[in-house]
Amino acid sequence: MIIKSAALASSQTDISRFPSDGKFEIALVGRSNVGKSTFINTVTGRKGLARTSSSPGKTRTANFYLINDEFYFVDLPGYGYAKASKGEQRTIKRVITSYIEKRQADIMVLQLVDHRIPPQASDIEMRQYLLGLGMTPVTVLTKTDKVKPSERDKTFRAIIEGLGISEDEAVFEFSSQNGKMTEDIKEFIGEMICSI
Ligand SMILES: Nc1nc2c(ncn2[C@@H]2O[C@H](COP(=O)(O)OP(=O)(O)OP(=O)(O)O)[C@@H](O)[C@H]2O)c(=O)[nH]1
Ligand SMILES: [Mg+2]
Repeated sequence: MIIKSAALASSQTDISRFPSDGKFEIALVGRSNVGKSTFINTVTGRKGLARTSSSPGKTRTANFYLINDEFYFVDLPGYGYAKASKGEQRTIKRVITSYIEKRQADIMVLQLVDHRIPPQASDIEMRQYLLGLGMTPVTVLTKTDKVKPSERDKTFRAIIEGLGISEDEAVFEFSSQNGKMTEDIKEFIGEMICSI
């Protein structure tokens, strides 16, 4: 997949205002700080496209990035950020679930989990929620560059087992620092877009 254009098209918390032009959407879910916004910047090769931060809770709205005038990356707020107030956590949950339930027929979900640690309760809860809707997410293990090479197989297996991922599911290791991993996921996304 060659990225010809990438731009923020809409930033919303109100589901009635999400764009609905029929273009395919690839939604990113994951714990706060797992690297969703960085993933969009890396895959598009546009460093400052999605705002990133070293402190969790940066993305609070559903941000729609139109790619090649063909499909959207939807950057959703991160779940599982313990320091957010109860009210903020409710808003975040509402933005995620209202988006997913409205769009479930026309989207692919990428669930990002941190490669360095076993899946957290909030990751398992999100996966179960998606499976309950009949949606199987594609799992992306982020920050692979921060995992010791000698630990990589072990942490990979812990995530597969912890999330209960079956053999026929798509799983990618990813790092914003690694060109090969970026190319692999771009190729997968390109094939998805071509097949719809
Ligand atoms: N080393 C390394 N750092 C990464 C990688 N991906 C993200 N980061 C860093 O992790 C931090 C969080 O990244 P974001 O992309 O802002 O995370 P997010 O999931 O969008 O976070 P929220 O918007 O809070 O939900 C930033 O400091 C990034 O630079 C990666 O693959 N490798
Ligand atoms: Mg973000």
